[in-house]
Amino acid sequence: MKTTPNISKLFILSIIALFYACSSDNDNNNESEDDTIDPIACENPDSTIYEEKDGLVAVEFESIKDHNDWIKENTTAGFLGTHYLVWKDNQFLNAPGNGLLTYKIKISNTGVYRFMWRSRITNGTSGSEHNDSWLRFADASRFYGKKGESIVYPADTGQSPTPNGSSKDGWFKIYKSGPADQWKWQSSTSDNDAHDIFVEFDTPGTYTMEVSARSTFHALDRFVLFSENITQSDATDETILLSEITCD
Ligand SMILES: [Ca+2]
Repeated sequence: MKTTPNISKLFILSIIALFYACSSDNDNNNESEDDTIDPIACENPDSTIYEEKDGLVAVEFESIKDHNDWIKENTTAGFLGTHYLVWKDNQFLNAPGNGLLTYKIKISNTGVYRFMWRSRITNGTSGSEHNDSWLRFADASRFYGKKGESIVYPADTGQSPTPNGSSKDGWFKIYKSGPADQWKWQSSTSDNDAHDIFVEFDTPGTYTMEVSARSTFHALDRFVLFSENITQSDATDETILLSEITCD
């Protein structure tokens, strides 16, 4: 006599448990679907454009569709956005253009912008290995490194002087220094003579920023371009609004 109500109870509890299990599964499915949703809605990935606003461009490296053999990863903690991109193929110490990442940027407010990326070494403990990638702004009015009064230009552009160490075909080697185990906002060029990176846009329009692979295990998280009216700490604040994406 006592077992019948217990069985009924068990049956009802099982139904309830099953209901919650199914709901929970659905939630999990939704979460994993959310993770894989590409932030870019443009039908043609080549037509994706990041919009400068009030002198600021802020972009997650992982937000482009075609990341060209860079690995989209989220295992090394401390990154911003949903992921970072890391290069794990061959290194290209003197051959820029491999593993090409292309970001199209629409500039409305012309002038001089400082460029910085947030990057990290994801292999070993040395702060001077796996710490650089290539950068080029081929169609900007000017692209240069600056340290005090000293200015350097990328090699093979007909300008001089050029930086210490690697530079080729208009590309700068961009490195970070300091401990290996930290994400850091730093973009320097010229070996042992760190110059900051600047880009000048003289007319409104859409410009092309290119990044390519140099050292293995260099991970790229986010980049910013900011004009003189914005401080470095504001531009690199992790809560800053990312640039709007439009389709050409
Ligand atoms: Ca990121």
